[in-house]
This record gives sequence, C-alpha cells and structure tokens, in this order.
Amino acid sequence: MRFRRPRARVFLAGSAMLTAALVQGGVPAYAAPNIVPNPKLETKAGKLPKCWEVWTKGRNEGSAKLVRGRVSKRAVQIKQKMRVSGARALIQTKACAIKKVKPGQRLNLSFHLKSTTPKMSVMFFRQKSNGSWVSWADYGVGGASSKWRKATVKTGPVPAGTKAVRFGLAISGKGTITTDDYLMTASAGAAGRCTDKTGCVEGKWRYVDFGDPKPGADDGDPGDAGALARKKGVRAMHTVVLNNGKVLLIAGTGNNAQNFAAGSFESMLFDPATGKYRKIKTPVDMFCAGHVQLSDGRVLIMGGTKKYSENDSGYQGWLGEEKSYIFDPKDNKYHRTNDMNDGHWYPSATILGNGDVYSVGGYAGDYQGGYQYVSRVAELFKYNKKSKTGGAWLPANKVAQSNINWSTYPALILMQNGKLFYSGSSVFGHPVTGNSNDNYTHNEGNFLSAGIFDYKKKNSFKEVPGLSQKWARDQSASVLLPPAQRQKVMTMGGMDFSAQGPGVAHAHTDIVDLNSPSPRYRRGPDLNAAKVYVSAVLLPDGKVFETGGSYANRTQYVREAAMFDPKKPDAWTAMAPDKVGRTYHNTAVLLPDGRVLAAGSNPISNFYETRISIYSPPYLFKGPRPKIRSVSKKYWAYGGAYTIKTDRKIKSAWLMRPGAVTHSSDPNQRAVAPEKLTIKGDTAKFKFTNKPNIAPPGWYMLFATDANGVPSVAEWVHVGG
Ligand SMILES: [Cu+2]
Repeated sequence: MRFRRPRARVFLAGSAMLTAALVQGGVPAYAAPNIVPNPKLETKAGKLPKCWEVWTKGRNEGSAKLVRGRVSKRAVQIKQKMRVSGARALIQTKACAIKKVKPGQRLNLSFHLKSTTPKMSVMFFRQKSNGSWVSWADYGVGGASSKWRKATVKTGPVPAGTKAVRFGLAISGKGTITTDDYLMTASAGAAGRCTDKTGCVEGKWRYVDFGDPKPGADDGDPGDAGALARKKGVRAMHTVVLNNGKVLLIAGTGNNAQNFAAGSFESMLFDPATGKYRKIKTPVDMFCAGHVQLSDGRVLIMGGTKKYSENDSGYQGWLGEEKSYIFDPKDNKYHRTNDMNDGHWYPSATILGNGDVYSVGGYAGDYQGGYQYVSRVAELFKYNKKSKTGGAWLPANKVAQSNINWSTYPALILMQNGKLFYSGSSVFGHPVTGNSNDNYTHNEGNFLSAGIFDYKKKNSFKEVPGLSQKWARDQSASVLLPPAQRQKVMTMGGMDFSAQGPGVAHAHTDIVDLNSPSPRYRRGPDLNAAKVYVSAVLLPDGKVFETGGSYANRTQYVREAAMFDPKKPDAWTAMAPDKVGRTYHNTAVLLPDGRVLAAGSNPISNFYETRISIYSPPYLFKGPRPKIRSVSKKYWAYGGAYTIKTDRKIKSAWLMRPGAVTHSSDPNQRAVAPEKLTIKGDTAKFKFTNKPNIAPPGWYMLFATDANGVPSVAEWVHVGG
C-alpha cells in the first residue's frame, strides 16, 4: 500500500502563488497496490524472471527467453514452433502466487504485449482450501500486433474457499508473444477490501501548514511553542467551496482588534488539489459575515463587523456591517452589491428554491440605548444572474418583517414545502419573540426553540417540540440528513452560554422528521463526546462526519471525530481524531475529491490556528474508486433524467451542495439522491427531483458511489435556472 509522500516543504516568500507544505496531490490518498511480484520482469532468476516459469500442456514445442523490455531492460518472449494441441505459457510460479485475495474480489489485470498470433489467452488458476490447484478461468486478449499494446482483463469474483491465485499468458497457436509490465489490482469484494488497515477503519488525517515556524509536536494549544507565531496562513473563520474546486477561506480581521484598527482584512484562496494558495484582497471586515453560493456559483457575502467591541470581555459594543459583496470565482475578486437595510453581525443565509437568498439575525448596524442589539430586519436578496452583482437586496418594506429577534446565525434550513425550519442551533444566545432583547436568560415566555417559519408571512413561527437540551444548543451543528428528500434534520451537541448554564457542552443529538404531519424532535444516539462548536459534514456515501469542537467555551479541545449512518441510526462510529485542536471559529467542508477539509480555531483572541487538516474517510481506503467517464448534460433541469457513464457498476449517486460554513452553521448543506437510479452495467440514469426546494439552484458535486461505499471524484453539474 502506497501513499504519495508529501513533497518537501516549499515556501516562496513574497510570491503571489504559494504552495502549502504537506499537501498531497489532487486525486487523493489512494492508489491501488500492484499485487503481482516482479511485475516488470526485471529481476532475473536463471534464464527467466524471478517468480515466473514456463507452463505447457498437450503436444507442442517451443521456448521462452528474456528479450529487451518495453520501457525497461527485460521482457519475455514465448515462442511456439510446433503445435498439435494444448498451449504454452509464461506463468507465475506457485511460490509467487497471489495470496492476498479475498472471496468476492475481482482482479483487474493489465499488461503489454506484441504477438504474431491472435491465439492467446490469460489463464487463471486458483488454490483451493485443501491446497490443490485447479483451473479457474481463461480470458482472450485480442488480436496480433507487431507493436507493443496494452491488454486488460477483469476477472469475475474470486470463488469462496480460494487460498491463492496465479495467472499466465498462454499461446495456443504457432508464433511468438512478447510480454511485459504486469499490473494487477484487486477491486472491492462483497466483504469489502481494505488497502490500509487503519485508514479503512477510521480514516486518516494530513496536515497543511503555510510555512510558518514548524509547530513541532504542538496540537494547537495557544501555549504551545510556535503556535502564536503562526501568521502566514489565514484565520479561516468562513470556509466556502467554490465551483472550481478551490476553497475560499475568509478571515476579515480574524477576530483581531489591531487588524481592525489598521483596516487589514484578509481572505485566502486555497486549492486542495495542488496545495497552492494566495491571499485575496478583501474590502471590508467580513469577520462573522453570512455567505452562500448563488445559483451561478458566485458567492454572496453579507454583513460582517462594522465596529469592534471596546470591551472584548463582554458582549457589548459590536456592530454589524450593512455592506454586501459578491465573490466571483472567475476573477477571484469581491464586487460590492447594494447595501442591506440594516447591519448584520452573524446573519443567517439560506438559498431559496427560486435562487433568492433570505437572511436574518445578527447584531444591528447601530446602537439602541447605547447597547448593541440583534437586528430584526429580515433581508431578501433577489437573485438575477444577468446582474453584475448577482442581484440586489430588496427594500425592507418588500420583505415580510416579523417581531422575531433571531439572535445570531440561526440555522434556517429550506424545507421542501418552501418554509424554513429553524433547527434550534444558533450562536451566542437563542432567538426570542416580542420586544425582548434577552437572548440568554431562560424565559419560556419569549424563548423560541426549534420551529417552522414561513418567511413570506409575518410572525408565522410554529414550534417543533421535543428538542432535548433546548437551552443549550449554542453552536451545536444541524444537518439535513442524507438524502434531502427524507427531510430529516439532526442537531448535535452544543452548550448553554447563559449564566444559568452549567458552562460545559453536552453530547445530545436529536432527529426530527419534517415530512411527518406533526414534526417532533426525538433523541438520537449521543455523540461519543460532549462538545460545542461541532463541525458536521455530509459525505457522498450517505453518512455524516462530525469533527472538531471543545468541551467548554473556547477551551478544552475535544479531539474526537465520528461517523453517523442514517441507515443504522443507533450509534456514532469513532473515527480518527484531528490532531489539531479546533474550538470556536472552526469549520469543515467536503471537498470535490471526497476528502474533508477542517480549518480554524480561535481559543483566545490573539491566537488563531491557521493550519488546515485534511481527512480521508475510510471509503478512500477500500479499493479503487469508481470513475465518472461522462455525464450526459452539465446543466440539469428539475424533473430531468441524466445519464452517468462510469468505469464500472455503481450503486448510488449523490448531488452534494458545496459547503459554505461558519460557526458550525451551514444550513444549505445537503445531499440529494436520485428520485430513481436505473443502473445497467457501467451506465446509470439519474432521475433528478422536480422540486427546487429539495435542491435549490446552483452548482453541485455529482458523486458516483459503488456498492462498497467508495465514491468517485465529483463532477460539477448545475441544477435549476
Ligand atoms: Cu464569531
């Protein structure tokens, strides 16, 4: 089993494009190992290559010898001078037979040959459990060729009770065959193939630094040597996957008042496929802004920090920005839109089925009675793809305004009926109704737990009961479980930031079925560890991965990660933990290559973790990945059906909306399954939903996943108008 080793650390100070250390190449993690010993026939043993011998059967005469190789020194030529019956072959010796095969696996063989006769085949033998060898299968390999050509063979499943396999190239006519360069890989079997014992069970992490002083053995604690010196990376508070596979990491001032005073705002464009990155000129303090990808792939960013608190220890003094920008992946620049009607520091951002964006909450742009307060202005961005700025914010009187104080980053998830589900997850206090500005006190009278909200109607909030730990869902994570069509939402972890709270996190999860006529949260399996600042990522095998977080407010990292399978909803399965501690202001997203990127952590205000962690889930250690060869259309219409050609049979396909996450909140994250998937051999027909509210317009990552849960690298497709 081989991994591409990370390149030596490259850091070109002063250059615009830089390469981060410790980033592996684009297509991740995994190359299936060659299970043929001495595959290039280079090692000699007597007159033939080591591990290879001549096999004959029937009445024939011939020879075999070493000749010049295709690209290296040696190849083997088999010659049959006379033949009445049978065949002659170059075959693996029994001592070198392939023992690493499991019943149910298929073997993929390729090799090169030249031949004067088409009468040839690849013969496979297998060793039964009693030790005896029997013929297993023969495969033709095509016609004669005077030049080197590549031949491939795919076997059927290895039969039960097979201890070992060997194969050889046989000639059954008069003539010569010259052969070289064997490669055999074993594909996933019914029982699943593991190419790396640890990775297969719990996945593996890699770490990317940006050339800052080597952190050594530290794991992200502010007290660790070198940690405070990390400055070259970016304070990734906001992480947005772009439709070109790059990741936009936004810091703004990065929670640093000196940066604010200096007008120093930052973003970084990071390419997880190459490790290249560069800083992006950032016009305003997007620290704690809202963001969402518009239908055309541009990113709408609203609000942020207009003023820092003069008293960092309290929650007073912060003001929200009214400005809003579009980040365009085509020119990597921010373009200003019209302003919102109020400032919003920590606003929500939900894309609707028609491509518009609804946003509420966050601290307002001005003081009320000398204090900061949550804006009650609901904002709606009318999408217009022809507009230079992607559209415009409507005047406040064109948007239904409610008497709801939404607190900060309320998780508002678009439901299939077009209403919004407030999951109960928020940041720094819970939403309240009436005239209350008290987001912290436990007061049933004005408290809004989870509920369904029709943004078109004033004050239409209808409570969804049953959320456990309802006072303690601050910086919990809520996800629409795969597939989006099932309309099940899970909320996990969190903490109570009020004075009444115990001051520590809990491990509760709750699941609600929004398709039910009277939705109600019910307890799900507890997380394996209590945590707040949870990051949860949907994966293209239909599972949910959670990572990051801490046990108390900005302290006591919980280095734990786990996987939840909605099909087996009884427990979380422990995965490898991220070694870098990630508390407040951490994020995680799915990458188009199936890996997960985790960034950020801000335990104290003058310290920020800039290292990025990249996680390869177990599915990247379970044999070769399916490959999407073609998709019949790049632009998908609601209700359409599209053909996906793959290099092998797949089991499922997913449209994954790219992540745009901050503060554990990405209400737009969703995994859309086909309404129907018709599979014939290597062709699958994906019947796409006719409901825009199930898959709001935009660019999605299309993954094809095999029976073993191994996903392809994604193709980007656009859905809707
Ligand atoms: Cu924040």
